[in-house]
Amino acid sequence: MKIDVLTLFPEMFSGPLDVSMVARARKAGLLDLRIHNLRDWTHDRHKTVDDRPFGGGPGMVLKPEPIFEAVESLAGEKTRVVMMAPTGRPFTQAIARELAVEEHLLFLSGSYEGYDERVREALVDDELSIGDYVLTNGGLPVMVVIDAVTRLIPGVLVHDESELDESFSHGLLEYPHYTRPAEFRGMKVPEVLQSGNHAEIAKWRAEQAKLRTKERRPDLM
Ligand code: JF5
Repeated sequence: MKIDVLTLFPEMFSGPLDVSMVARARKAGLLDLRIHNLRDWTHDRHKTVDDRPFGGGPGMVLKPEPIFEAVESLAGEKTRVVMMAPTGRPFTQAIARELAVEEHLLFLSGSYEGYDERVREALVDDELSIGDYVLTNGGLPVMVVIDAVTRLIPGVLVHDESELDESFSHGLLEYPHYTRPAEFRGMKVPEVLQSGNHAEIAKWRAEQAKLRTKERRPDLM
């Protein structure tokens, strides 16, 4: 998969995408990730990317010209252009699965008061939000989506790592996990998990997952 990112803060992207599974996917040639500075598509001395809103009011709006030129130079026939903003539809695991089968993604990471509406109308295929809060810019949301999508690219997940996904696709929260020691600072691992009775273990885990989901995320039930 190829992923391009258009941002005003390319420095943000070194770190999170250079470690762990995303780094592995890049080194294995399964993910070709490129970060671009939106200012590279300006033509004036000051590399202007924003301007005052028509109609007045506080804040600034990203000018359409650099974004149009950047998208026109980076996107092809098969590109899905994704914009991150609090006004987008909520990003979910189902959307991550959908994006993971695309050939080419192009992310727009906004900032200030947001984008000129004509960018949405003419360029954007998908507008996504990672939650109901406002961030200073779309860099972190873009990295969240890239992380969630990358682990779903065929060949990236090794078998051991795929288990967590299974349970998410069942629509419930994960059951509690334990490892050794069986007793730690007076806190004991539930007896059933040490019983070797796999039917009982599966039953306990299913109950715990349901209980947890009911308590913490009734909206999922
Ligand atoms: C952004 C205008 C983009 O704040 C966000 C965001 C929150 N949830 N999902 C995305 O993105 C940055 C802020 C203002 C456009």
